[in-house]
Amino acid sequence: MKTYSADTITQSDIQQAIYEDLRSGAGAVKISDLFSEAQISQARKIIMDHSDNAVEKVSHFQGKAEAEGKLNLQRRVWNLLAKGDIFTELSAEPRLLSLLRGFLGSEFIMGSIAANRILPGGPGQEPHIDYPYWDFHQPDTHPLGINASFPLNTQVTILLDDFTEENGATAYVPGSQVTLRYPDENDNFYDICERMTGKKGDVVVFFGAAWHCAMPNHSQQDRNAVLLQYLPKFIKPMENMAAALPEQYLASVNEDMRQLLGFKYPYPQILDEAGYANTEGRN
Ligand SMILES: O=C(O)CCC(=O)C(=O)O
Repeated sequence: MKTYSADTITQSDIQQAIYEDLRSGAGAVKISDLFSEAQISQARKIIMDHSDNAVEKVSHFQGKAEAEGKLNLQRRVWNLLAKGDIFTELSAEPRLLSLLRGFLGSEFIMGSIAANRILPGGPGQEPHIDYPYWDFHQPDTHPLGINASFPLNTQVTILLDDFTEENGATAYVPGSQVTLRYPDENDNFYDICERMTGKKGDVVVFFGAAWHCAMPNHSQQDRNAVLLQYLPKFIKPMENMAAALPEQYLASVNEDMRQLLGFKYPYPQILDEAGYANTEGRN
């Protein structure tokens, strides 16, 4: 995985990341030192405070943890925008947005912002691909010929702890994003995968069609990350972002965040009530 330094990243690096690294290269890039120590510790503290309690509800991310009876060692904190202004700051970082605009189109949106906390002993996940591809267990529910020639997703992982092989740094298979399918046992995922290691404050951007998963935490410390999902404007987001946020928050957001929350994309509409009767719905 290529690493660009946040301090020196240029427009030409961003072009290289968009047109080569993410699309046809490894499928992932790291931007080192994108966030400061202060930003990271603020975000981490909020996540730790919100995940003190045991897991009550199983989500589909936790199949392996559930199967191994270790559900409580992997905890999610959802809807982070409502849990502290720091998450608005992190998710709308200008260099990040610039890269995402090039990859997903200038009016892309955010589909989810959550934290994944893996406690010592947490077992990690099954290798998978991300929303909206993740029900690819049923390929026939998707359009004929769907492929990964253009991206319907970009994942961003913000490292809130140093990510090491020992503590469960995300595993992924470089180049697998071009083959739109789940890995199976013949792919020997664990033999060929590489790890998204890095320092807290680093960010990994990857195409969610790449095979990947959280790995077991064999260390004595928690491994925390913010997981962001960004999508082209026309994809139905995974989380109902705006509905989960207070009115006061929605009234105060800037233009970038309005875009990320989908307010700039006008569909779906009830067109016969929107005055389009003479233009057949075109505006
Ligand atoms: O936390 C990680 O390392 C990866 C999480 C992930 O891939 C997911 O939850 O879909």
